[in-house]
Amino acid sequence: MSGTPSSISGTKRVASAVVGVLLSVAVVGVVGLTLHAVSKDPHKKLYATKESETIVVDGKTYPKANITMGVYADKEQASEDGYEGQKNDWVQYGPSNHIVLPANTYVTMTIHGYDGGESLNSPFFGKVIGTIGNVVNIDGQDVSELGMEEVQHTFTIHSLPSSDRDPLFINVPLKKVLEDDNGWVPTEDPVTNFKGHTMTFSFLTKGAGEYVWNCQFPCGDGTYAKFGAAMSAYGYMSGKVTVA
Ligand SMILES: [Cu+2]
Repeated sequence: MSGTPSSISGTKRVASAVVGVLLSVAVVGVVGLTLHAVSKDPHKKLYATKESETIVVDGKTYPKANITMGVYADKEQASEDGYEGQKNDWVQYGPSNHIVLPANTYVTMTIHGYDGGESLNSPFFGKVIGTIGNVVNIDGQDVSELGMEEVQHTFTIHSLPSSDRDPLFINVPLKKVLEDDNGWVPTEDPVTNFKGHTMTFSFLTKGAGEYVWNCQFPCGDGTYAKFGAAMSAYGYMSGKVTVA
């Protein structure tokens, strides 16, 4: 039945089509695996907790969610806060650097900050931008700006340069813990056992999208004007924000 020249060429045509499809699958597979490897994240995702209440902002009702992170001078401070810390004993955020926030939600973020600091490079990042009321609540007090010498780190969310997502830009300066000759000066914040500051701020997420966050404080080592080490290694002073 398959001995006629026309059906042989038909089989060949089918065969080459199958090979073509398999090649495409292989190429897609390799590209997919490569992308997967590149995007492989050592951090477990940290999901915001959805709340049952809603809130009205500018006449619109939003669901609420909250998320808590910490920022530490080293692994020791991280472990005191119940987080084992990251591989290198650098300044670090925890317990994850990949946060996941629900879309179109009023998100309240709390950051317990235990680190000290020197000086910002630019007063711009000392301003609170993009939060509800453009304030951050520090140990119970609303603040719209910190001086360049008062900051330990910033928590700054922004879009990827080529992103076509809804714009999301948030900058929150985190108040530093003072140090003197005896070490850390106790704070007045009972929540952190007088070792840090509790900083809380809220913002509205928009549609789903991938964003990044980082610290705009030059808190790395001296390699690149303090933008080395923790500042240039992914996951210590930077991470991902997935709005889903
Ligand atoms: Cu930092």
